[in-house]
Amino acid sequence: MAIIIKDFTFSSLEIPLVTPFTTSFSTQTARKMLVVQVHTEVDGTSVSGWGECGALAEPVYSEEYTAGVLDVSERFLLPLLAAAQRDGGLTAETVGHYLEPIVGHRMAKSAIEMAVLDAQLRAAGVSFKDYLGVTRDKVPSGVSVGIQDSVPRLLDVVDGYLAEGYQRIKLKIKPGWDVDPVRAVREAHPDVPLQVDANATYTLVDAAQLRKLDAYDLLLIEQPLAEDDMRQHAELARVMRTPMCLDESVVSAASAADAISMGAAAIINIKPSRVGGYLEARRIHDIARAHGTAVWCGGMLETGIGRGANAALAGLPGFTLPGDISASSRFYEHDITTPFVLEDGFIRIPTGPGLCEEPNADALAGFTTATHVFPV
Ligand code: NPG
Repeated sequence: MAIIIKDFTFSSLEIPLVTPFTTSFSTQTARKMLVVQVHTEVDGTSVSGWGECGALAEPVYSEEYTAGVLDVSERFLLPLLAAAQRDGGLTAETVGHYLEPIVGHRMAKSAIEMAVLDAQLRAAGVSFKDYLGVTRDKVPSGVSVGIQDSVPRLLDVVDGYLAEGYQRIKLKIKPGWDVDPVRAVREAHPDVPLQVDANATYTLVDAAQLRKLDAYDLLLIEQPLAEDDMRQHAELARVMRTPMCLDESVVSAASAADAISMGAAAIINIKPSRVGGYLEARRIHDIARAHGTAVWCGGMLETGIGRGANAALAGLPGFTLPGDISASSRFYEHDITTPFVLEDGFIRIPTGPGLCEEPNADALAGFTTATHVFPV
């Protein structure tokens, strides 16, 4: 099927959060993000595809940020796609290959590939679930709980999420907010599947403090050390009982292979946008599964566009732990698609053509602060 790309529209959105979300690196009160629409022609029919970009407005989670994504897309990534298209043979599966000459910028590449893949699947009438060969209909839903002002407040928030039916709790931690909140939640809920995420804020010097977490029967500790500290994660893993999980450090299938072979990761958090797209995400899943390394699907406060695609990805058999795929209402009062809801602790995998439901035009317009059209 020949796909002809006409242009990309990047919409800058600002969607208020139902409650501020505090991690070790920032407090977000609104999700500022880019949604991408590609206009294509497939066998003479106009088809558009949708993607979203994981980048935040500031480079605090990774080096990417929304204004940088716009810049690199306009100046470098989309011209490479235009050249590939002139030469013929451009498909969603080859987008990653043609964008390889540009170093890094994986979130930008991911959003572009996602939109093209969505258009291609829509044109073929195939759901992302079927494209991946997923046989599950739903995935278990976990929730990520931000850093709170006090332990009693944290316990209230966790109680609320458990009452909604979430199957697993992830607590954000940082120095000064680690052992006490974890102990309190574990004492209140002796059996709840519980894990922690440090977002790269500790150093190996903190090993003694982090080892105290071993007492609380955690599923995993996620990314305690810096992104480029793979060796130090391996050393920390040797002195902790809690399984080591990497997020920020795993940016590709190659780095996943390194992490696994070095003993730096017993578990991997797969975020498609962090690793350059859903196709690389699937490759990481495949490598991890071949090594017997568990994976789960992380979240970047996705709208319904990315949330639906993440749910499908998380249906693959190696995703054996609940992901950060919560209901849309965890973050947003109003989403740009039909909201995802919890059904007995599960999120249903979309079955319509493409990666996601098309966003509602009015909802999208309501959250849009700027629009950028780049012809290809
Ligand atoms: O459920 O979408 C979600 C959020 C899960 O905690 C979450 N994401 O470090 O994993 C993370 C964190 C994050 C959010 C990271 C936004 C970067 C941007």
